[in-house]
Amino acid sequence: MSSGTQKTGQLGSELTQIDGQLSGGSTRRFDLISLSAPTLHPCGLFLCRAAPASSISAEDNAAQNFLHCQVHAVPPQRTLAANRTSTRVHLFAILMHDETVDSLERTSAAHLPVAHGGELIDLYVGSERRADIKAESKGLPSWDLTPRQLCDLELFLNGGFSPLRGFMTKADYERVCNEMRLESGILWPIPITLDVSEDFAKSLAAGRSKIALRDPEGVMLALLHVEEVWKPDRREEAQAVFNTTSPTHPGVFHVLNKSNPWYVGGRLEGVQRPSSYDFKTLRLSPSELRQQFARQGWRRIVAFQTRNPMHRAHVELTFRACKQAEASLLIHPAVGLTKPGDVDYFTRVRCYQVVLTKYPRGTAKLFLLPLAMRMAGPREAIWHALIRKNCGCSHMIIGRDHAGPGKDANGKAFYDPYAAQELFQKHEAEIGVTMVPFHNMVYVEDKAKYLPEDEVPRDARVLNLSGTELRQRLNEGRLIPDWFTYSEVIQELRRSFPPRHQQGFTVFFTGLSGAGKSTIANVLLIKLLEIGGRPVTLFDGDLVRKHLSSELGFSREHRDLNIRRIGYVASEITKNRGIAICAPIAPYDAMRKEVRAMIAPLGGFIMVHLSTPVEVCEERDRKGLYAKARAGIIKEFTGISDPYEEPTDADITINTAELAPDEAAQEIILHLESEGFIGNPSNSRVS
Ligand code: PPS
Repeated sequence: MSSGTQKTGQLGSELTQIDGQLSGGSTRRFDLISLSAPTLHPCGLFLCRAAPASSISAEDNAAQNFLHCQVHAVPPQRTLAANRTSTRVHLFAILMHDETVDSLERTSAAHLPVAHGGELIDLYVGSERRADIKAESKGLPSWDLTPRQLCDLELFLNGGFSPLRGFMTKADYERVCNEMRLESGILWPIPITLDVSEDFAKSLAAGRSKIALRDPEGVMLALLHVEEVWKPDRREEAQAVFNTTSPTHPGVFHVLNKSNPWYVGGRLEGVQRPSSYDFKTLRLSPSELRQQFARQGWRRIVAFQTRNPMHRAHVELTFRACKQAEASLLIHPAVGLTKPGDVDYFTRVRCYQVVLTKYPRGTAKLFLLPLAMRMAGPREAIWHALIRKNCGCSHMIIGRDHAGPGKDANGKAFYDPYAAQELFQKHEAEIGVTMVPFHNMVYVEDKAKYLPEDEVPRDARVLNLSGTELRQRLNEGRLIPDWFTYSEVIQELRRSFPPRHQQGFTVFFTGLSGAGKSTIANVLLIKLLEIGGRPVTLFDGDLVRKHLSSELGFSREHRDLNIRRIGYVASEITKNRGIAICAPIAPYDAMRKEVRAMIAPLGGFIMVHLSTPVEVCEERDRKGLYAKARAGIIKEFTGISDPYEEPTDADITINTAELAPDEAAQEIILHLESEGFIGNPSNSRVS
């Protein structure tokens, strides 16, 4: 053991370094990293980690010992913990062997809340059993996990879903749906089931079959011992869990339209952790998180769940929550599946990393949760808290409309904005996590600060910026005010969501053969190339049929496949900020809508209907196809012997009997300009 210099100062600001004496007699400077000190360690010391301030040479053996040293901050009085950022303390470093550090960490870990059901589950098997399972798996049926199932599996295996040991069996499922409890009586609000196709379900024998669960690349992640196979009533499930069967609710939509019709329940054995190549250091399992907290000396931890980028209001809210709970902060965003249309998690995590720097050193941590959200509002709030308890958190922030699914078809919210807080409160003791409830934070201009809605003085001027308004401002490159968020966050958001004149878009023509699609598309191509700035690709109907869909005919099925292919390629181009011009007949409304839905979230989608009447097209008959169709030589010819569904949702409608190609293309250019997809960037105001 060896001690460092004594110092006095403010934790995290003045006291960031300390000189430590090596056992050999020489001294070295250490950075105090992860200054925590939210509570006193039972032995009366604040625990801090230290790392050598300059790099250590391989030869410097004595200094190597310091890599795992602890720096203890000794408070002059023991009553200082409450307001630690202004606490002046003495610091001196004590070099300890790893075993001593471990034992101190164990003591700290004992202060974290116990996992739900009493034990933190770990379903990963040891190396011998792993080898046996892998050998056995060759003869077993395989199930390729869907993205949602993959998220669920990870949280089963690492104990995030403690006390669950596998996908729910029917008894658990039914009791969870109806009473929010497992069969054992333990509180659990969300059913977690493995949904499979009918054919697959029928190939299984309950009590005997085992399934190799695989990731999309075919890597076996777990073994499922099949205990039960059944066909659930998914409408009943939706009603029980979401309190509605409206498909406008994203959770209901998934249950009714995206999940498979049969469920399989059973115990899991984990073979391998699902692989993630992004933000690896931020992906800690519940037990790793617990270790991390113990190492920091964190006993009271308030979790902040989010699926959105964080702005000043969120930071203010979390500051207040920490103060109220006298706790450290875990920013714990869901990075599995969230609500469709949400900001992608890559962008979000970069924003969180910026926001993290706004907290005093050592008071907040960011880790990612691979959770597939259900948007179940009140029930989901409880679920979130149980998962966070398993991760070692003692408190959980529940704000306005927690895990809210948005509005129904009539514009009415599915859940009361404070229903989650009410349900949580009812079960708080059983949840074992203290709720830190919050109203919406709003910016009060006269006071130049954020306040919860319910604390705003009467007649005060309040500013707020909705998510929709923020998206609009990003789209139009307009100013985003400083009171709303940090300039570095705006910068990140602008990188991912550039103004419209830098986004990609697709111009999608539809109309009969001979309506003028190819001609106008070619003129448009030239005009856009003339404007420049983005690559432009033209998918003409005939050329696509030659290069992309050469094996397809003109049945409805083949036409749909052809349009889906065009839509897919155009969506990739749009996503990568290029311009795609598509000019197929695309006679079916449903397929056109599918393509719009595929492309619109990635940039622009402009549908141009060439409404030139069939008589005009037939009279033109540039390729002689109408004559052949009339003679019955060409079958299933659109407009003659096959249907064309007129669009009612076109953005532009042009009858080429009345407009020259140049004029028609100009109309489209003017529309693109008015929508902001082309234009003078200097008109935009970027903060
Ligand atoms: S679809 O329905 O969108 O898949 O059709 P598309 O791929 O755009 O059609 C491309 C060209 O195929 C020629 N052609 C036919 N069109 C319609 N019906 C039948 N049965 C047919 N047989 C061949 C026609 O020239 C289409 O090109 P355009 O540019 O529309 O004239």
